[in-house]
Amino acid sequence: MKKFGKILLATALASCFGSALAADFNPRIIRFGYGLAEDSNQGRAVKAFAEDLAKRTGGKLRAKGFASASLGNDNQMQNALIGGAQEMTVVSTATLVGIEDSFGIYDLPFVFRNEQEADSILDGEFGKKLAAKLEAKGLIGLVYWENGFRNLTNSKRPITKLEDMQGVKLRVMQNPVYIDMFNSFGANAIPLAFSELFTALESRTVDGQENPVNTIQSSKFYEVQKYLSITRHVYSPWIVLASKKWWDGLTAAEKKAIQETALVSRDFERKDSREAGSKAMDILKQKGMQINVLSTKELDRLQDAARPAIAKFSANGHTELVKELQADLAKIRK
Ligand code: TK8
Repeated sequence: MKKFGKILLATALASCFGSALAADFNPRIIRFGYGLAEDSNQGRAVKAFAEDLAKRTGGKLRAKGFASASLGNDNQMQNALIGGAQEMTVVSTATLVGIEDSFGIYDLPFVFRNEQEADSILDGEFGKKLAAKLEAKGLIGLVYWENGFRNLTNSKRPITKLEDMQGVKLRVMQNPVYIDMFNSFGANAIPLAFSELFTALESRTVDGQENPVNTIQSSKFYEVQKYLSITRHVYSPWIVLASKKWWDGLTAAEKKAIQETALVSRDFERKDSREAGSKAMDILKQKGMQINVLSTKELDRLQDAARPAIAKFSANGHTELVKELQADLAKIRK
């Protein structure tokens, strides 16, 4: 009798919970596009996002991942979200500067010393304030994922010092801070969408590129690049975005579920990316890449050479923003 009572209670609770789900969540398919391969840290995190969201909403909200820029490159997907033709994406913050130029702040070289500093700035007031600026532009910035510290690869020569970059045709993201920075290093910076990068490297339209080791591995750049130089010149965030047009039509419960899932996906993604990073280095070695680490002295020289790029960004209406970030970093560091 007692046992039967428990079962009844459990059934009542389950159906109550079930009906609450039915009322709060509408069946929706979320097209979640991204630029990297399905078998990458980005792809794994999109999958984790989809799984968590399905669980949280009783299978009502279904995120469908579209890998390898099959829905478009970062900029195209941002515009698709703004227009309401796509629901979600994850892109490099660097590719958002055409929509909100303050995002260039994260592209300044040698801003963060380690991942923990990046986490506390991105997840704290500074990062939230910046993400909130996107709403007026038609985008909802949900969370930051880790793309990671960027390093250089090329097919010409090992880059061990500033002078080695002279004349190297280097693909950069479509972002003025990157263009200025690499030109100030003496390279020939060529802005190009990531989706066109492998072919550009293969055909030698460009000599090199810069990305975190996870991406160099998952995009198989080792097939077309010989040299990897560890510079960690910029910590590159990814940002998970939703279309505001679409978001505004969601119920409060749906928004809450997506926000909660976004946080879960962020923690999953950062942990996974950090673990994958050292494995990626081993794989790149096995694949025959020649790897060198730049000395602190050479990194200081790079930082010096990049000062005009930083000054230019500040002068373009961002003096306060740069000061704010420096003050927040100073707080973290003491
Ligand atoms: C993927 C890009 C990539 C970025 C780049 O779509 O373009 O180099 O690092 O992660 O956003």
